[in-house]
Amino acid sequence: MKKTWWKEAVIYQVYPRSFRDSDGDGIGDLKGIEEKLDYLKELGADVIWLGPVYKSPNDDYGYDVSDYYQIMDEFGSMDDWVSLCDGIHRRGMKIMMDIIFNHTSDEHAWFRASKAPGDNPYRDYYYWREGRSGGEPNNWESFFGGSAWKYDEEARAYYLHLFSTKQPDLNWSNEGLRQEMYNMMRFWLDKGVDAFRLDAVNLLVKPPELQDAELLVPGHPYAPCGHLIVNGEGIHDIFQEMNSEVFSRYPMFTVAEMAGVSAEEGLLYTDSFRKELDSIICFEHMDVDNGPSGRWESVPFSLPAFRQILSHWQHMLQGKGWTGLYLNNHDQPRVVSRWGNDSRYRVESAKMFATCIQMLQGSPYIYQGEEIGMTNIRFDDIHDYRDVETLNFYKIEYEIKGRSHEEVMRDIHLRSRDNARTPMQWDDSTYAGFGDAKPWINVNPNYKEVNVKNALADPDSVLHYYRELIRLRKQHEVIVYGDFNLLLEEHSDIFAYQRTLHKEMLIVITNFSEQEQAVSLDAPASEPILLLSNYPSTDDPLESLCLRPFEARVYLVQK
Ligand code: ISL
Repeated sequence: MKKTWWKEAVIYQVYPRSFRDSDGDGIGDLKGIEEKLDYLKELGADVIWLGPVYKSPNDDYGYDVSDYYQIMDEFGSMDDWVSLCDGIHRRGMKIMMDIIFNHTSDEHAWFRASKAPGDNPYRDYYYWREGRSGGEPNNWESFFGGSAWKYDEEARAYYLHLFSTKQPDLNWSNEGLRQEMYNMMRFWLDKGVDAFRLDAVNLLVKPPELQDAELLVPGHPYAPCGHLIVNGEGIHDIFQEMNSEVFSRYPMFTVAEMAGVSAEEGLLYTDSFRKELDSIICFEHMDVDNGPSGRWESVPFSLPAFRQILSHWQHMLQGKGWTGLYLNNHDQPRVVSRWGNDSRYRVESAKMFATCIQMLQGSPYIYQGEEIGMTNIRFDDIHDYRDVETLNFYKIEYEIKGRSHEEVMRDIHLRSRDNARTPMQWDDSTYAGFGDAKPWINVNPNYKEVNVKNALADPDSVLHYYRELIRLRKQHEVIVYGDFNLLLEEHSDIFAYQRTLHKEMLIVITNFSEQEQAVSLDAPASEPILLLSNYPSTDDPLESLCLRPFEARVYLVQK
C-alpha cells in the first residue's frame, strides 16, 4: 500500500461555536481555538478539522453558507483565520476546512439572484420548479422534516431543500456553478488549507425526473427520498472532474461525508486508481441502532451487526481505498452515553470505544470532548435546544402529530445533535472555562467532574489514554498499515481483531458489555506484549482471558 502523510494522521474535529469563546459573547470563535492549539498538539493531533466558519445566518450553524469567501462575524475576521492557520502550521499540524457543497444559505447572493425571472444565469444554480396540482412539485420529505420544497413569492416557484428551508440545494449539473465551486476551493487552498471535508457530498446529483418517492406511511403527505438521491448517476464524473481541476493540483487530502453508502460504493469513491476522493466518512456503523423509521427511532445496539459492518468495510477498502474511523461527531450523540455507560463505567467505556475504533485501519477522527469522555445532555425544556433538526422534530411530533412532550423528549435525549454540541469542558469554573459569558447553549452540569483540567491531573484519565493511543500509532506502523482480520466472529459481546504488517502483529480485544467475559484466543508463535489496557494488567494468557466490564487490551506480537 502506498504510504502518505494523511493515512498516518490523527484528525481532531473542532465545532467552533462550542470550543472556546475568547471575547465573551457566549459563542466560540477563531481566537478561542488558537488559544488551545498547544493542548491539541500535546494530545497528538496532526490535522485540525474546523467546522464551517464562513459567513452564515446560522440556521444550521454554519452549514448554511451565505458567503464562502468571508468569515462568520461571530467567529472573528479573516485576519483571525490567517493567524489560526499560521498557528496550526507553526506547530507542525495541518488544517482541514469543511466545504458545504450540496446547498448554500437562502441568503447567499446566488440564491437571491436566482429568484429573478427571465433570462437569469443563476436560476439554474438551484432547483426551481413549478408546483403540481396546487402543491409541491413532488412528495419528497426534507431530512429535517416536512416537505423538501418551499414556495417563494418573489420567484413564483418552489425550490428544493433537502435540509432546512434556509438551505436550498445547488444544481451540480450546471457548469457555471461547478466552476464557481472549484474557484472557491482553490481560494482556500492558496491560503494554505491542507485538507477538505466535503459535506453531504454524495447527494449532489438528483434524478432528472425528480420523481415521487414511495410512501412508507400511508396517508403521510411526504416520503423519505434519500435512496433516490444518494450516489446519483454521474456523481463519479463530478468527483473526477473536481479531482483534475482542484485536488490533483495541491498536496492535499480529502474526506467525503457520505450517508447511505455501502462499502462497495465507498471503494468506488476512494479507490486511489479512480482519482476521485482520498477517503470517506461512512454512516453504516453509526446507523446500526436506527429503527425502521430512521435516526430518531432507537433500537438496541447490536455488537454482531456493528462488528460485521466495520469488518466488511475493512476488508473492502484494504489496500485500495481509505476510510475515516469515528464514533462521535457534531451530528451524533456521545458514544459513551449511547452504547457505553456514562455513569459507573464512563471512563472504562470511553477508553474501550477509542481502542476499538482507533486500532482499525483508517484515519481516526476525535471529536472535541470525546478525549475527556464527555457525555450526552438532557434538557427538560425544548427551549434549551438549539439544533434546527431537533426543533423541527419536536414541532412535528408534538404539535402536529400530538405525541406527548415526555415521549418526544425521550427521543430527543437519545438522539439530538445537541448532545454533542454543549460547550467544551475545560475546567470547573463558571461555564466550564468555555468563556466569560453565558454560552449560546447550556453547559453539561457534569463539567465540575468531567473537564480537561481534571483529566490532565489524573494519570488514569481518558485524556491520558488518548495520548497514549496516539503515541502508539506513531510508534508502530502496523496500526496504520496493517491488514485487518476479525477474530472471535461468533462472540456476542467481544469485538476482537488482529492487524498484521510484515513481522508485527497486533491483537485487539474489546469487551462491549458491563459483564465479565471469558475469551480464548490461539496462543501466538511468540510471547505477546501487552501494549495498552484500560485496567490494571493481569498476566492471564490469551488462551484463557477474563475481560472486565468494557475492558480493552492491545497486544503486540513479534513474529
Ligand atoms: O440522512 C442523511 C442523508 O441521507 C443525513 O445523515 C446527512 O447526510 C447528514 O445529515 C449530513 O450532515 C452534514 O450536512 C448537514 C449538516 O446539518 C450536518 O451538520 C453536516 O454534518 C447539512 O449541511
